[in-house]
Amino acid sequence: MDPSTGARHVPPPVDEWRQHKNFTIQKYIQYPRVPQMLNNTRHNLRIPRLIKSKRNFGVRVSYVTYRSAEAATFSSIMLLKCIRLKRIYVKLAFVLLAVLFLLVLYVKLVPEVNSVVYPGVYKHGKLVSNLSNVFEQKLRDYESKIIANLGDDGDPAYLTGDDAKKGDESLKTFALNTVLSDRMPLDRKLRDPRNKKQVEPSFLFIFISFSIFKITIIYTCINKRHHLCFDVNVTSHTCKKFKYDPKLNTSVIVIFYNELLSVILRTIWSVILQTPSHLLQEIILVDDASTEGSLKGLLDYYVSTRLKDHNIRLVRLKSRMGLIRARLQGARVAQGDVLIFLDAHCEATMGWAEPLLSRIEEDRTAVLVPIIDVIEATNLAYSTNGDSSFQVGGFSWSGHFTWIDIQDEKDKNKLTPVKSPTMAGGLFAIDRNFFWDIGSYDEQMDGWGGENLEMSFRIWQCGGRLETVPCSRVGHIFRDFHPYSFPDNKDTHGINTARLAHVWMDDYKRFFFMYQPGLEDNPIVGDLTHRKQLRQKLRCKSFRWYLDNVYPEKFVLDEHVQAYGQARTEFDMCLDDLQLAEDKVGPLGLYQCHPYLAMSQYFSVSAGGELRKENFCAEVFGAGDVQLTECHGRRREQYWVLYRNGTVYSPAAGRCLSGEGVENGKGLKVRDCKNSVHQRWKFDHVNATAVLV
Ligand SMILES: [Mn+2]
Repeated sequence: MDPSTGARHVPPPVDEWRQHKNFTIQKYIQYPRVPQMLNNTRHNLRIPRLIKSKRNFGVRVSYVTYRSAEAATFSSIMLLKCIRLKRIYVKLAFVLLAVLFLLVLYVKLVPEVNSVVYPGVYKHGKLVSNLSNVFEQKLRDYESKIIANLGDDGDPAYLTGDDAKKGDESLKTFALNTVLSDRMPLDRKLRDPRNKKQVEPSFLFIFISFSIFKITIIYTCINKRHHLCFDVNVTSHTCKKFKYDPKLNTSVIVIFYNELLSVILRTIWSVILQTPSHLLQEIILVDDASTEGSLKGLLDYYVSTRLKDHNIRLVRLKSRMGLIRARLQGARVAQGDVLIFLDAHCEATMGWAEPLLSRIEEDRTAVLVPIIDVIEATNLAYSTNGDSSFQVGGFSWSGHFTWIDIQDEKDKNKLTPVKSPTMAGGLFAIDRNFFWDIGSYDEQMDGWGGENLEMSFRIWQCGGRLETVPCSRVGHIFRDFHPYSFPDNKDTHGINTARLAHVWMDDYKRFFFMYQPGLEDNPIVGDLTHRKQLRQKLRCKSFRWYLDNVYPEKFVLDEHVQAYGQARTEFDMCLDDLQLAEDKVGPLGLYQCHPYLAMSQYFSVSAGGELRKENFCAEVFGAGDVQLTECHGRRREQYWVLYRNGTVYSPAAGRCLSGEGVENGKGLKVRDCKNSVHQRWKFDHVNATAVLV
């Protein structure tokens, strides 16, 4: 869970991203395509070693070196060839080709020149005369330990010796390598992560050698995989084709509570360095009453010395107010046209702000989320989920944020803003006036959690839009656990979600309260009058409208289904998910029927013949085991036929769902159909007209 977003931050992008990373490494490994020109053995031995090595800074350098060697070899061959040629214009043509070729290699190999000037934090501070100043001493001590270029380009970074050990330990306590963060430059440069498109086969070289009697084709490179070819990819930075020139400026609001100082400072520096100064009105830091000493005087001192040329405002809250109220405090003092909320553990990247501001200029009711990339807590590597694939926000009936695929096929691979039903909440941009007009936050929400779904539903239902902007990317450190405590140990996420369910979800709140029955009529949820008034005042649409128009593919457990509710056998045993976690795969089980309808025993047979929970469908596996796995919507092993007598038949297996011989709390199987009592399932509600036979 993430404190600021209230979301289950198990970003599905990660897996896909890993595939992508492997792909890049593959490219290095498969690289030797010109074995004759290079020392093949050495090459093959060397690349894997570099990849295995933790310090893989060298990889790219070697890659470039090999490329150059290849280029040189190739050019020499061409030049040698053309010396033998007689006609001057043919000679010239060859020389021209060689030049062109080298030019392309140059463009390809010389890293992009950054247009942003990085002042370098550790070089940045001017000499302060009073060396006795404790803070100055502390900062200098800190700055002297920073290792130049560590983590540049967002590469994974590793420490050595004592620091490495301390770093590993810090991971266990803080879920973040704090030592590494302290050693890494606060202004580290990141690669431009925005969408890139690779054109393949990328380059076609045909060199023809004329001599008196014959025409020889020296080099053709139609198929990249040919061993003589070198893959010069023409990389077009497609996000760069948009020229943004927003007139609006922004206040960036960063809330923190006991966050590591260097992590906060890296967030601030990334915003300063990556946002054109005329677009950045100010950065507002809100300290939610941290107890960590370094976030007090030292941070003040840092801001007043190292950041004195920038408009940074530090707001200190006297007592801990939680994410929602702290953000409201920040928004109250903000003066920019657009508010951008960022978590305190982010890194903005090149060109991140312009597309957000431009889109809001176009439509002030658009609330925008950048693509959130992953900064690894272990090595601070910046990783993108491929170049163009990303997901948008959904939700589960238990009240959690989820990632879902882009809804409209046409929107995939688009570089313009894409509609998103919800947002994760940690990072978003909103017109400042619109933020207040549409009801800012529910100030009676305590702590953290739920506010992101509340805002998402409210924005859509009350006339706004929520969009993901593919050309704006911000990195976010994802942690495995919470390093800090929460006041009173209250389930603020649950209570806040109960609030939003009552206000925004109409009848559909019934699903949420099946997960949280104890909260339905609980006074702990607090007074809702103001929020309900707001909904009336803004003439907001119904949740039904939201589902129909914004999130039509959301599975509603009891709508457009053949049957739903508890499914029991004659022996009062029910289908049960055996307390399967929301994002896990596990057996479809059998359990004593509860006297009430609990979510663990709530199953539906969808119109399309899935036996499903919310996002999980019963699927037949090899030996006849039945597992709950993610619904894929392609029928096959997830397709069931419900008969009027209660038989649940799997056409793929040719067998029936059976509880015969299954103990309480164990997984079900499919067995040969024999119309026995073990194979008849009585659902609470059956839509007689929908059931087939
Ligand atoms: Mn966060």
